[in-house]
Amino acid sequence: MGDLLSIDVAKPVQREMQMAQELGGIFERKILQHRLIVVSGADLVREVNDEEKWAKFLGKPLRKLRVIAGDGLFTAFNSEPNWSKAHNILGPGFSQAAMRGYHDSMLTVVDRLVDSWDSAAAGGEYVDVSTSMTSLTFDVIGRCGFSYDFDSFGRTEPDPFIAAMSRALEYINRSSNDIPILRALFGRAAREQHERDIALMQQTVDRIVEERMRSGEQHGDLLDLMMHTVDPDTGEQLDRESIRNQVLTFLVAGNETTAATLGFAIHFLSRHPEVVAEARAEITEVVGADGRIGYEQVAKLRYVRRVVDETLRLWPAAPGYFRKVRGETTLGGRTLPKGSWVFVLLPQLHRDPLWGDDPERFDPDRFAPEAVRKRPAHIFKPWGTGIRACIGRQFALHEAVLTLASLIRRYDFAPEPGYELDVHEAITLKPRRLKVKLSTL
Ligand code: MNH
Repeated sequence: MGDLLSIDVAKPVQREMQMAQELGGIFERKILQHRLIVVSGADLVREVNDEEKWAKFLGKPLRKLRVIAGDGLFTAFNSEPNWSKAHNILGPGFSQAAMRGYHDSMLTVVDRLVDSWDSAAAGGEYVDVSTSMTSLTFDVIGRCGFSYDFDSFGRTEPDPFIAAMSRALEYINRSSNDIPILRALFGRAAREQHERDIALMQQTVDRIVEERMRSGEQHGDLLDLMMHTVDPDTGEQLDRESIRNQVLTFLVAGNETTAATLGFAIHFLSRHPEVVAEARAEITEVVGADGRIGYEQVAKLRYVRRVVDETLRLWPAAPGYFRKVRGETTLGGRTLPKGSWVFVLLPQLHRDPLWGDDPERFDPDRFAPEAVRKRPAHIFKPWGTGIRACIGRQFALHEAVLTLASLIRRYDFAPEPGYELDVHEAITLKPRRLKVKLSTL
């Protein structure tokens, strides 16, 4: 039986964090026939991040996403040729410089969020943070990715594409926990819905791409880049199916993670008025009390950025990544044959003793330059590691800093009385039932 009785189906990551505290920086779980090596000790993580001996492994949660994203960047096997093609072609679209081109689109969406929160603040209502942040991140990637307006703040029912995607992700997530024979017998309706959802997503993207081809218009978005750039290594362009897979990848990989990070950040802000005060002072100094936040100013909001980093330390929205050995090796005193793989448990790495004796404390000053210089870099890995690390990092950071700065300069956030942070686990971590009350300054 292994430790079957101890699996917490709903919160495996948080269960593994407890186990790591009891068992140490490397341990093995046996769940029926499955084995899982969980690594979170700083020195061990440094070893598995060594790209000479180890590489990205497509763990089960990622393999399951291939029904949506195929060989898109995030879910491609290391050997698939479309990975390096797409990596080369899309690199420039995610550079720091490219953010200048997305800045206005991001601001337009942030303004919609502020309008919606202004009404809530005026009515004295609590806002549902996750819902708002999901609307924000979908609208941002829709516009910056392919100039599509999901208009999430202007409607009460989500866009059909978003509804299909949420249902599909839920189906994929649920299917890991249930018993195959029961699913085969009773799961037909859900399976058919799942197939329709995936078809709708693919058709929607294909329609956007076709429309773009017909019109020949240039929008300065990621879709332009995918349609018009040639991979310098192969001299080839991305084919239609690969473009579709990349678009779906941005929606899958970029959305929940960024929304959850913003949600966790607002949770911490609602508990730390002193952090809000310091951030607000910075924003006033860099931007002024009102007026538009410019592209160049975002990089100057160093303290707001530290709030984001400290949030990603405590609750990294992508809670880990898988690594596999290229050839036989040893790790933590055990021999691992070629093909073995491990899971790096980020929330525990981010609480390693190297972070000091009070790792649970939310303190953005941990990311002040002096503090960063004093500790090793490999104990903070919210974006993954090596060549397969997050390509959307600058994008997510620009969006998160811009959004938080816009909210902090305008509102105070009060927590809901009695609320304790409830970290929901799907493929990502996100705050559940998080509500805050806003007062406009
Ligand atoms: Mn993102 C890979 C975390 C935002 C697109 N992302 C990864 C990985 C982590 C990660 C961790 C590595 C996974 C692995 O090794 O298996 N990503 C995040 C976090 C945020 C995030 C914490 C927000 C906060 N990511 C985004 C955004 C986009 C994006 C926004 C796109 C718009 N991420 C990707 C893609 C990959 C990736 C694409 C795969 C890159 C590759 O393998 O080449």
